[in-house]
Amino acid sequence: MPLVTRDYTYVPETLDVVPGETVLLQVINGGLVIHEAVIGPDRVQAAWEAAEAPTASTPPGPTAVVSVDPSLAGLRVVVGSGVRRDVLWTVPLSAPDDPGGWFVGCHIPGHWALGMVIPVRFVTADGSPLPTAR
Ligand SMILES: [Cu+2]
Repeated sequence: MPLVTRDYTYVPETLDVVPGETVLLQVINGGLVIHEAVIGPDRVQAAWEAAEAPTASTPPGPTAVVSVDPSLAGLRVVVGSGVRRDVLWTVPLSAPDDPGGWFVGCHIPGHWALGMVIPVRFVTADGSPLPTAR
């Protein structure tokens, strides 16, 4: 399943996934700057936003190594401009139970503030929306 990052959004506008299913996520950076796809609920997005904020003032060069508590890591795929990274990911069965829903977000400093976030939509195998906790 392709997920394209742009400056500063994602294509498609929602990521439809089936809980429990293992998907081959193809993250393609069609933008001019580095981006990432962090997939998880609010607490995961907040953890990466906080972890990456201090890297805003680092000089150009390799991306600074950042980390968060493993329980808040979610799935994070960092892709340089023009790069494609393929990741096998099993969507947690419990994901639709998270109040507030799940998102795909970019926490390269400034990108979240520019609106680089889309919702994850949980669906059945035939594409019907699943009930969520929200
Ligand atoms: Cu970005």
